[in-house]
Amino acid sequence: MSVSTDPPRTTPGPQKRPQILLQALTPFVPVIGAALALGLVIGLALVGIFQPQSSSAATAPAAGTDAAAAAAPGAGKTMTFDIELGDLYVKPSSIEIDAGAKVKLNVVNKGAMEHTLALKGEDTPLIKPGAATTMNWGPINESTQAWCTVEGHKAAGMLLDIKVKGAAAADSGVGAVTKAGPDASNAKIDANAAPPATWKAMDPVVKPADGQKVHQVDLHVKEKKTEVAPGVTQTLWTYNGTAPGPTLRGRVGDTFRVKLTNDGSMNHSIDFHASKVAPNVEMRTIKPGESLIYEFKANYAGIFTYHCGAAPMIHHMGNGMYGAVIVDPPNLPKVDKEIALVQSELYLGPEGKASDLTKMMAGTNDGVVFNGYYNQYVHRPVKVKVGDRVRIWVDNAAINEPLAFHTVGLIFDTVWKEGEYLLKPGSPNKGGSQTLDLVTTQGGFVEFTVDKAGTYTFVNHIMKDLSRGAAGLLVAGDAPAAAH
Ligand SMILES: [Cu+2]
Repeated sequence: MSVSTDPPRTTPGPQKRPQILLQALTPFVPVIGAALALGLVIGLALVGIFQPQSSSAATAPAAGTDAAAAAAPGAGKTMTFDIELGDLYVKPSSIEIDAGAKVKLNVVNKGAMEHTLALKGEDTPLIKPGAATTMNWGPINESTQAWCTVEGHKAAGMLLDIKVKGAAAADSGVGAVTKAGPDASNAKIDANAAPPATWKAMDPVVKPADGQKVHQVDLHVKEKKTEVAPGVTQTLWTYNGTAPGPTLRGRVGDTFRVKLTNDGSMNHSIDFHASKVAPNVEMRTIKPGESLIYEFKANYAGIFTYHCGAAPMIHHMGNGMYGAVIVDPPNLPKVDKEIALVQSELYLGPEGKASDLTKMMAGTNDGVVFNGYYNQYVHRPVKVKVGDRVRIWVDNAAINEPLAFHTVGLIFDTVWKEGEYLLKPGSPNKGGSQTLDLVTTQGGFVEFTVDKAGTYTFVNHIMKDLSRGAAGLLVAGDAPAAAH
């Protein structure tokens, strides 16, 4: 079992996009323009959705009345509030207190995940789902904030404003604390930029199954700064340092014995769609420093997604914790070139930080990509020979976006989707296939022969996705001028 290792991808300094991209996308230019315009309109329309929902500040707290006369109106007073935490909200989201008052909170966690409410982000114990606790703060003299310190939860909106009556709001002294919503500090993709000459694409070629009956696989969870588009890096959570993680391969009947080790700083897990196991056992969440063995027999053929299931799963999967397992069907024919493409999306957080959970929940991605990088194989085309028979394995590991896999200028004579051939060569009806459709976590493969020298663009033919990074080039014969 070969486990590919991480190509170095963090090289700064975007250059101008190669001309080849423009040529390759030429058939799509009018549509791309329309898609961009439409995207702008939709984007503007969505702005309203992101306005913080200011649930009304709780009023008339039950105030303790051991107040003594003092300069601050709240001095000696304890003000009590009931606070509900849920999956990615705090209710109410704002409270108002008298300056100098102590604050007592009765906090209940009604969500399905662990949460907490930490004044100024200070170390505070997590509250289990369904549990309640009491918190005592203060005296508090100036407006401040508290939030859930679980990764990504604050950005997703788990923030409590504590306002002192008559004082300036949110002068919390805790830096750039903001409400949920599009953050101007989030990284942006320059669709016209290209990676520097030293940048290496992820090798899409998959080797044949190695013939072993048992595949020992070591997967280490690593939180790693990774370039996802020219000049844009994010701290991804990964299996073995890359997103997607290594593409595993075997045959029907093989056993995969996977050792997962959590070298990260938060809880993680793994869920292989290629397996039938007890989810509460093999897919259990492990803490940093822990490891588990996940063993399964691959009794079914196909290309299957694997991903992290730690809460919130959307954030872990969307921030890099996904990959694919190929289980060959019996008698899979040999081909000249075999590659694997795993689709995912980019939901950019600030440069160098983790991806944005709020955008993931809203489904407003910044890019749709093959093998983790924006227009990866436009920048580094995949080469084939004229006359080659090519098989492309495709897995859609995106959290939200479907995939309409199409290759410009080619027709698939073979299509396998979700466990069965839809089409094989020599179809009595002379059938041909233009596009393989895969919703999230579906997979399959297509085959074709490349009869003429040329540059063929493979795409997600959902046009808004094609125009945002979901394209690559297959170059047959004399390669065009190198990208650099
Ligand atoms: Cu995880």
